[in-house]
Amino acid sequence: MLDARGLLAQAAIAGGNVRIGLKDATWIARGVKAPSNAAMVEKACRMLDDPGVERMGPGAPARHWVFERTTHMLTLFHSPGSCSNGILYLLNDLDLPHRVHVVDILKGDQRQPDYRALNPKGKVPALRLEDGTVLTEFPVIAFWIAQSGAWPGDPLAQARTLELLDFMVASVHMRGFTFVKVPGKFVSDPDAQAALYAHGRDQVDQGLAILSETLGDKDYLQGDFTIADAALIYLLDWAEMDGIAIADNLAACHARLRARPAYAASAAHWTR
Ligand SMILES: N[C@@H](CCC(=O)N[C@@H](CS)C(=O)NCC(=O)O)C(=O)O
Repeated sequence: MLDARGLLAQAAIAGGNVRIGLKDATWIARGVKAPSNAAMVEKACRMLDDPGVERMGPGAPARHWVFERTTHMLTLFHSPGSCSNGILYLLNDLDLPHRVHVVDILKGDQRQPDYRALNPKGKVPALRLEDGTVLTEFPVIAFWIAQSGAWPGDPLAQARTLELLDFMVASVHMRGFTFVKVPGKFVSDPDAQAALYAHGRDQVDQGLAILSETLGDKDYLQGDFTIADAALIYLLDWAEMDGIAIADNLAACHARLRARPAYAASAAHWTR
């Protein structure tokens, strides 16, 4: 009869995924038979309680538990349809091997203690690097990813990329779309909500006009594809979703971004 304890730890340390249940082993401690699957799983959870090993939940109901080794792999904490779509897109565009951990913000996953322990800000995106370091804030994550490409060589172009990212995330998204999408999160009075929506809508319209002007007749915001376009794609998706008209050149750029392989590669996690 198999004592799984040593094997579990070794498999996880070696980078493997782990499954445990009575089907796999019988002994829970030296000379002690496991009384149930639940006891086995609980013991395995205690043994593998390590930031590099993530619980993936039960396989067949109450039969076994699957753990996934996450150290040495980029992990995107992502809510489909949110701004973290842009980071998902970038990871796929640059072919960076990664796994996606869904944090459903509409269900409130971002406020759960497990996620708060990882990102106290309770927002997506967050990117856990191979060594366990966690990065937050869209522009920063995009900048880190850009070291693998999509980053112009010229310092002024680099500054312009950051300028665009900051404008899109901090202004068009946070000061615009946030109030268009969820005014009720900030004020309860219907008139105040309408005023907040109008303010947000104005910010979005102004922002999209500036982005259209910046784009001009180029293929992407800066000519060649850069990390700035990863913010543009989620904003343009949101405009479409909220029935906000966009200029023809932005629509053409949106189509171009959707034609890149990264869009199809992101499909499984793009919408809820
Ligand atoms: N400043 C943050 C903004 C991120 C953000 O607002 N994320 C939204 C999704 S688009 C979120 O996590 N919302 C959940 C909440 O506010 O509870 C960044 O640049 O990453």
